[in-house]
Amino acid sequence: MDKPQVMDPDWLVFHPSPAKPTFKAPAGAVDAHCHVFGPAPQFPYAPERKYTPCDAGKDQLFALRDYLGFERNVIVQATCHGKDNRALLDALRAAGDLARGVATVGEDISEAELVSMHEAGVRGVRFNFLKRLADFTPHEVLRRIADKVAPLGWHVVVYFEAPDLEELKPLFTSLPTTVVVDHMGRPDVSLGIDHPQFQAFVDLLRRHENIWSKVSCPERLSLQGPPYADVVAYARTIVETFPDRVLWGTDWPHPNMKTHMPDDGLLVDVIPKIAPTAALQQALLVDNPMRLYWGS
Ligand code: 0GY
Repeated sequence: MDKPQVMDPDWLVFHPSPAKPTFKAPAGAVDAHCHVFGPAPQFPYAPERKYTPCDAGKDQLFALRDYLGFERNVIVQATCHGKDNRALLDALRAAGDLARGVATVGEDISEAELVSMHEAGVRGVRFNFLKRLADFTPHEVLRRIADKVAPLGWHVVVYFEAPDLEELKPLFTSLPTTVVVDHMGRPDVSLGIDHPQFQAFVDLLRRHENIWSKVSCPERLSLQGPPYADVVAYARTIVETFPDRVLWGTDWPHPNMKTHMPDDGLLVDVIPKIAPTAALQQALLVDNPMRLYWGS
């Protein structure tokens, strides 16, 4: 029997009334990293999950999108739903052209299932390397999954922590697709941008033009807390060095935050600090995600 579908006792629920951002996103802006959780009675959490979140459904996500001044979402399958993508697909179908998705699949996924997901708006698969979130999958299995989705023009999203980059690099650089790294590869921001750890990530992007980065989640990386000043130099470096390979997202509803729950409005107000010109903001929020997810 699965454990009850009741949120973990230490779970922090998303902000109930975020501030209205001061920063006005350009027309057509995309929140390119967010999730839907459940609702559990309709879309139960996976038995193999490592956490049970609060429900955070598509209607709440779409309301937040509008409130923050964004037009589109890229919804990323969260590990609490495992390989059961029903909540994601339901949200994508409801959003129509206003959302695209990143799914989690096994190597047993059929061509017909992939085509059906593509029709719903899925454009990528996610590989998660954080031990606290997902069980280990052999790299040859992941490579076979990438080979399977490549003909659809999909990409691979990878989530890992900076100390693991060295070990994972051979896999990432052998994938036949575009590879999108979540949250800048989670640098340790106490080390400084000149530290070999962050420079190894910059070097990865410099050497491999198919590798992109999300400059998201200052709230996860920051040691100082809001307004996340200690993360700005990292994200700004990536945005300014690789302006046509960066994406931004809220990460709503912010799974597994332990220190605090971010105010989504304040997260939006970090954008002009990491992308200080209108041209960089247009690339980050509109042109790049539209190219990768909407093919335009
Ligand atoms: C994120 C970060 C986290 C969780 C997940 O799929 C997930 O469960 O990605 C995390 O706990 O760091 O990007 O949402």
